[in-house]
Amino acid sequence: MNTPLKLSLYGLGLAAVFAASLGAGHLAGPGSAADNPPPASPAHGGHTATPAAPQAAEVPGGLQIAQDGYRLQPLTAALSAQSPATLRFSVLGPDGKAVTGYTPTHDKDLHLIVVRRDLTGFQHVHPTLGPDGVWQIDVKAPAAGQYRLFADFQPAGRNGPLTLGVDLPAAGDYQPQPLPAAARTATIDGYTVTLDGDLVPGTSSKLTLTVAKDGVPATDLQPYLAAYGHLVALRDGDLAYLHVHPDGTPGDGRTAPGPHIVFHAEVPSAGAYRLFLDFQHAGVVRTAAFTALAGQPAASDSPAPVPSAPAPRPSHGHEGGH
Ligand SMILES: [Cu+2]
Repeated sequence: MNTPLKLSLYGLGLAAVFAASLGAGHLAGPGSAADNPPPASPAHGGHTATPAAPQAAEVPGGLQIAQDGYRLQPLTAALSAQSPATLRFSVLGPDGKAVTGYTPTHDKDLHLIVVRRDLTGFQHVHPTLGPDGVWQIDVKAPAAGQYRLFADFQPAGRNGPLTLGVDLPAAGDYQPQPLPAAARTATIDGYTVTLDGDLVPGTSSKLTLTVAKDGVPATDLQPYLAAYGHLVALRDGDLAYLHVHPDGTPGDGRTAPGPHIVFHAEVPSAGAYRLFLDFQHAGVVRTAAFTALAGQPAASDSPAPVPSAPAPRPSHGHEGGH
């Protein structure tokens, strides 16, 4: 018996346990049942249970090496911080074989994000697929440390994309960097990118990124990955990989080639996120990175009263303002 089949059987066992606990919650009280509605067909015997995963709260992408029967299989044990080295990996499908058929998303069959776990050293690259289902690309880690790799892809025949993640080390002396403070601007190679909009947990948040070169708004951005920009958002602390959708595409008659690039981002929780914008201008793709805080007042916004009350006082009535 091969490993994926064993794993899926194990998954069925977990699903049955999960269904059982849902049933217990249902008996315990109506409130918990409303929070976690039971599966459409309650378990009744196990062998007839459907293999569909329970619809719990949606888990962000990139946190798992395997999901929905697909598995990210590294064929390289480590990255090198000394020189570019060939990274090889496969995506194994539900049948345990390397997937060879993909549906392009954002112009590519697979997007590979490589970033150190402290959110530095971001790279967004596009490996080459061999006929055997092995992806490969030469990668150099900018410095030693533990790296997170995200494969963002859509297998042919699957409805919707999938992001799987795996860690690979780059040997050497790891000097972790603190997360930069939240900021509204980022600079790269003479470009200044300004971030407008706020991340609000649990909703689709509109973000507008404005690109200027030497202070002049860039109105001739070039299409890159079927958009004028590509935005990746990673949650600080666990590197959850969040879906970000560009608003408009080049040539749709309403989307200008800059200076504004509009995205809709959904973040699942309050906290810090690192945003990486890839944009292309004058034939070169560059990356601007921001730290953004979800669910908190924006750093550059002024004196909006902060609702946190540091010193809870005994409740004996208001004394009026003085
Ligand atoms: Cu890509």
